[in-house]
Amino acid sequence: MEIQLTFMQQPGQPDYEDDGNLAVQTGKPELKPPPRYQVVMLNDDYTPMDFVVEVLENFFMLDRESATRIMLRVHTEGRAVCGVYSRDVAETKAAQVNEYSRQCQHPLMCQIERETE
Ligand code: TYC
Repeated sequence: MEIQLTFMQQPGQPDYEDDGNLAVQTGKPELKPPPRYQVVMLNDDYTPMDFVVEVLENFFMLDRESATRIMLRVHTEGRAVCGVYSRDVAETKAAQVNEYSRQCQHPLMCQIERETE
């Protein structure tokens, strides 16, 4: 049996690997970053503003000022982005907010949206 060392060049050996007569084509590497997802909060007519601010502080790690600003944007514009995450994290946060709100008997809802590249 013959073992060929391709990682330590021998003197007088060609400086390429045998491709076995296959056509070898170099393609550009597929290294797109994974898509990001927005957690979007939706307005409704019933959830108390204080509750929305508390949710934004606790689930999205926002300070009182930022949480109040986002709550007011949802209230006046109908929706606002609370944060942008990987798909897993965005799905989990939206589900946690929706479940917590349901337990507290408020209709507050979040949904996730894939960011446009
Ligand atoms: N519109 C609600 C109210 O007037 C407040 C509210 C804000 C509800 C943001 C939901 O995502 C929301 N009490």
